[in-house]
Amino acid sequence: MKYIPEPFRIKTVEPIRMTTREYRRRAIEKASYNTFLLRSEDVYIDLLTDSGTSAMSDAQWAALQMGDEAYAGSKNFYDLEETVQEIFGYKYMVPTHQGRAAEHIMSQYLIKKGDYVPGNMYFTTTRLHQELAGGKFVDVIIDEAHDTTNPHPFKGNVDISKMQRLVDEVGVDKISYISYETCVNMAGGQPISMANLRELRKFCDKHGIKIMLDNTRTVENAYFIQKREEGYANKSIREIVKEICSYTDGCTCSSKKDCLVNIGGFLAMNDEEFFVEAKAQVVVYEGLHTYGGMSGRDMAALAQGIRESVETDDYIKYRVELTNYLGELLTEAGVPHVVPHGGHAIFLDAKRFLPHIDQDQFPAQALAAEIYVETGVRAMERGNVSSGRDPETGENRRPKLELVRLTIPRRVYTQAHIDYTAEGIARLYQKRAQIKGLKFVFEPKQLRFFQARFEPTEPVAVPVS
Ligand code: P61
Repeated sequence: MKYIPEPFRIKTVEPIRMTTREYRRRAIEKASYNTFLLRSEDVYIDLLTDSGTSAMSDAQWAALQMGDEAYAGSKNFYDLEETVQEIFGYKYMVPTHQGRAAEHIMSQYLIKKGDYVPGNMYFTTTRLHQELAGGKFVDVIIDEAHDTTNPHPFKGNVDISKMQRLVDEVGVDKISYISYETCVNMAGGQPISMANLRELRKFCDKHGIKIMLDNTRTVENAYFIQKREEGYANKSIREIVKEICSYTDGCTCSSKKDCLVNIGGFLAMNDEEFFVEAKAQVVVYEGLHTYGGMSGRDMAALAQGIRESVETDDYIKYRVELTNYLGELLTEAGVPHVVPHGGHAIFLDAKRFLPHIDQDQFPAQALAAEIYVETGVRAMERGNVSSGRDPETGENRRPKLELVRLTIPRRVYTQAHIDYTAEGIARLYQKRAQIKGLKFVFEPKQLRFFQARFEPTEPVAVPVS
């Protein structure tokens, strides 16, 4: 079997519209070559992100009707709190409107000015909140993660010797915590292994360092552990998720991914003092500590989504294997991309796709724009634009990974949509030499990729068509 048939049937459909190449050429020019600035209506297949783009189940839609919209003490909050405690095992939970709000509150509490925050690769919002709190991010992921062709099965792992080096250089008092992400997004959705997390726990216990989990894609990570790691083939996804969380001191979570909802997040921890302070902060920035920026119905759908994500192993198997199917098609077509295939997305390697474009002319940004023009599929740049400028030198960071992310929303697209996408990208690969680099015409200071505007470095003499 080439892919895993969907463990659901379709009850409601949302029409999508195919446009002409000429229409899309004008649309991308209007959007200044930034796929974030396209109108969703002009997109045929939207692979910009898996964040908040999932299809909810009938049980989740039913749960929305059970929203208790009380300002204080909504019954949906208590249900959500119990669900987080039961599935992830943390003692305390504070709801937030999405993941970055949880990152903000946690960073302000745990980071002192001048601290270092090691992590298994940066994430844009996570690192920004660390920096805004006065911290400096230090990458301690294994070297293999920076190599798009390396077949390591757990490229999200932390290199413990890099942690040791940091402890030796700056001392444990200067380390706020380690930020540990499952299915590392910027590395290509690459999982961590339980063995690595156990070893890290031992190391951190020895030095008195906290492990704070980015829990956004732990269910997907659990699937890779079940499939690839010795001793886990007969454990359920639910058991594996709980075991991962058990080695950590708390987590931030964007519920818009694994938890199968369109909005939401939370912060969870075992430390009571941290909980008391997080509740004090959530009322300043988000809302009361029993809704944190979500409505009662949002919390109802979220609790149901968390339960569904681990209820059976069928859902996650289908989800990750559909992503893998796209990767397999691109492998057959010889299109360079990150291997092994990640859980939520396939990441094209723009350095190898467009070797004629220098990294400061943003090859991944240019490739995402041309994929849209060729196919109507929307993807996202994950390279030099996303990485931003080094706050000390002001230079572009020029990360090793210059990628375009084709992100698969959950329970939304069928195999035919995936076939269409792969065929279009394979076609574009054949005419890649015609693609030109880009330069900024507007560059925001923070998280510049969201709103930046570009134009081609030279006129598109031969339109790519
Ligand atoms: C995404 F272009 N991710 O992947 P929030 N941690 C992790 C995430 O993946 C994540 C957040 C924290 C998004 C949305 C997004 O540069 C970007 O609920 C591992 O989005 O606040 C979000 O959670 C933050 C896209 C975020 C971006 C930042 O598409």
